[in-house]
Amino acid sequence: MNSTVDSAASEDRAMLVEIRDTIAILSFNRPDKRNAINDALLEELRTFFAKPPKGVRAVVLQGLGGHFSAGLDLSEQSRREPEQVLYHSRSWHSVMEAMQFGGLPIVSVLTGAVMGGGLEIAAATHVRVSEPSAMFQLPEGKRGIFVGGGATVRVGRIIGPDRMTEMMLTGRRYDAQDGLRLGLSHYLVEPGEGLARALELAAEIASNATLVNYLIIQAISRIDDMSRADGLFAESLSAALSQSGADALEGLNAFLEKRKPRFG
Ligand code: 1HE
Repeated sequence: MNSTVDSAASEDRAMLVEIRDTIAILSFNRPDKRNAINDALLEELRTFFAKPPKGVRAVVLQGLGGHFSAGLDLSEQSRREPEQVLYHSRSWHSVMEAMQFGGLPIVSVLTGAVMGGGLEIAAATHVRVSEPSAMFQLPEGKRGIFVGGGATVRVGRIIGPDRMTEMMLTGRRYDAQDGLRLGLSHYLVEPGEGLARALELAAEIASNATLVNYLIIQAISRIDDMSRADGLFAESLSAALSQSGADALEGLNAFLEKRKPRFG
């Protein structure tokens, strides 16, 4: 199954969706604006993750034109009352939650600007591949605003609250090497090779058992929020769920028979 969803109108779409077998490739399509996230683009993400196409087992997320995303579209930001800012921030949160916990593993390709809301989106993806052009920044403090798309929870957990505090206070920009060292990306590849590596990783992930991918995405992050005792119990429940089904039997048999497993 290979297709571009809504191909007739795709040129105008803020995000393109292409399905290649079991992988959906989502591409931010506002290169002239460095893929700044306007409301239309946020809604495209929300729509996709609310009801992913049937048969899709993993997602690759990239930005067209050399930049992942320069963050919130500042041209849409007029003066807002606190109540409107609250709702706007919560609407970002609901999309990031759907991405992180929707059940589909997401591999992102990080190039150029990975800034502000762009870094918040990247932090909601599960596997992050960067190219040498990647630059990571939370420029909000320099724009007179605080983060609102989940960075305190997600970026703070990746690099630590102490480093995030310093990053925001000084507005520093981390390069691709720094990003790899700090865990903002998991892989750093040669220029132009990000998408190919992301597709390889997505195919590898898609070949896992669906339930196991689901548990990996859900349980590890949620257990991080729990007490030690609750976390250990939740781990045992996850193990019990995964180790009693057909997938576990297939994984075991495939290992003993020295072949690659075929999960349903
Ligand atoms: C934008 C945006 C944007 C570019 N909103 N239009 N994010 C930021 O503070 C980052 C702001 N952007 C930049 O620092 C730079 O644009 C870049 C380093 C990313 C790229 O620089 P460069 O020299 O390649 O491009 P440029 O000339 O600065 O920008 C090209 C066009 O993109 C230009 O528009 P044009 O009509 O004049 O051609 C820019 O205005 C436009 N553009 N970035 C709107 N962000 C949930 S809350 C999250 C809060 C945040 O994310 S705050 C951080 C926002």
